[in-house]
Amino acid sequence: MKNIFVLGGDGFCGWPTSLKLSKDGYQVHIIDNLSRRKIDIELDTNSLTKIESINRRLKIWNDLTNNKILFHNIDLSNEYDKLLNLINEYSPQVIIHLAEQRAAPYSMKNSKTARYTVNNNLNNTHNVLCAIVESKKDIHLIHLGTMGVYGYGTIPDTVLPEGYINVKMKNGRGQEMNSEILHPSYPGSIYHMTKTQDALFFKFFAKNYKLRITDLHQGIIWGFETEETKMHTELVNRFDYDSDYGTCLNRFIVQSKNNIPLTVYGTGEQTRAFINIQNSVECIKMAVENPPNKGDKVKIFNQMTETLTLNKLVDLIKKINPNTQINNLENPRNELVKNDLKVCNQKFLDLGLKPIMFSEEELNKIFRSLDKFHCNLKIKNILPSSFWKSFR
Ligand code: USQ
Repeated sequence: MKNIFVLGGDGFCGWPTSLKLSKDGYQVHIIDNLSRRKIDIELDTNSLTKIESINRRLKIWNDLTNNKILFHNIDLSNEYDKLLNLINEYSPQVIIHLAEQRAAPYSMKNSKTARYTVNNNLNNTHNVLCAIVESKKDIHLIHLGTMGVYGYGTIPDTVLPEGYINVKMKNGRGQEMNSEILHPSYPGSIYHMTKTQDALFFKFFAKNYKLRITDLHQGIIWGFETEETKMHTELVNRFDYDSDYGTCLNRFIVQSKNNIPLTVYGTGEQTRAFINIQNSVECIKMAVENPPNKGDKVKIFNQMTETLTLNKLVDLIKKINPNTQINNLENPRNELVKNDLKVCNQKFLDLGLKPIMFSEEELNKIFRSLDKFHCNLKIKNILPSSFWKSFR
C-alpha cells in the first residue's frame, strides 16, 4: 500500500481529503498538531457541526471501512526531526500540505495572530521542503494554496492563467525577449501573503533540488460534506460560521437560518472564485495521480469551478428564505468595492473534473443538513471582530 502524508489532516479540507484517499486504497497518515481545535478555544468559537476527537473520528472510520488511518501529533514549525524521522520510516509517495493557518481575518486580528500566521505557515512549508531534501527520497509535494495570491480584479478584464504568465522584456540591445514568469502576487491579507511567499519557496526547491511540487490555487469552498464524511454522523466535517473562520456563504446561511441580517461587507459586488468541497477532494486526488516530472517547474492548477458575486449568493439565499434581511456593513477589510474575476481552470477540466455548480437545489441541501446543529450556534461570533486598518 502506498503511504501518503496529509499535513493538516484534521482540518476542514484535510479531513475529507484523508478519508477519500484512505477509501481509494492509500495508507494515509494524518500529521497534525490539532491547532484548529486550539484556535476554537482561543476565540471561544466552534464549528456548527459537532466535531469528535481525532481518535474517535479515526476509530469510526476504521470500524466502518476496516481502513486504518494513522495519526501523528507533530507541530511542523517546531518539530522538524519528528517529521524527518516519519518520512524516513514510511517513505511517503506523496505529501499533501494543508498545515497552514487559513483564515484571512484571523491573520489580521492583532500582532500575535499575524506573527503566528507567518511563523507557522512559512516554517511549516520550509520545514517540509527541507525534510524532503534531507531524506533524499523522491516525494511529490502537493500544497493547497489560494486563488487570493492573484489578487481580485487587480488587472481588469484579464483571465487569470494557471500560475504563469508570458511577458516580454527588452534585452541589452533593446530587443524584446519572451519569457514565462510566475503571475505577480497581490496578497490581500497576511494569510494570503504567506501563500504568495510559499510560492517562492516552491519555485526555488523545484529548481535547485529538483523536487516534484504541485501548488493548488483554491477558491472559497462551499458545502461541507463529501461522500465519505456522510458515511457516519461522527465523521462530519467542520462548518465554521464565525467572523474569522466562517467563509461568506457559510456565514450567510447560518445568519439567514437564524433571522440575523446577512453581514454583507460593503455593497456585495465583490466577485470571488468558488469550488464545492466534494470537487476539492477530487481535485487533490487528481493532483496525486498526475505529478510533475523531476526537474519540472512547479505545476500550478487553479482549483475552482466558478466565480460568483456576494450578491449572487444573497439572491439564492433569499429564494430559500424570502424573509432574509441584509445588513450592508462598512467593510472591515481593505479590498476593492467591486471587481471582475475571470479564471482559467482548464487543467482540472482536462483531467476529467465534473464541476458541481452552485445552485438553489445545492443550497437547499446545505440549509436542511444544518437543521440538527442549530443549538450549537454562538450568536456573539457573528459580527466582524478583525479589522484590516489596525491591530486590536
Ligand atoms: N464577506 C462578507 N461578509 C462576511 C464574510 C465575508 O461580505 O460576513 C466577504 C469578504 O469581504 C470577501 C468575501 O466575502 O469579499 C470572501 O471572504 P471569505 O471570508 O469568504 O473568504 P476569504 O477571506 O477570501 O478566505 C477563504 C478561506 C481561505 C481561502 C480563500 C480562497 O478562508 O482559506 O484561501 O477563501 S480565495 O478567496 O479564493 O482566496
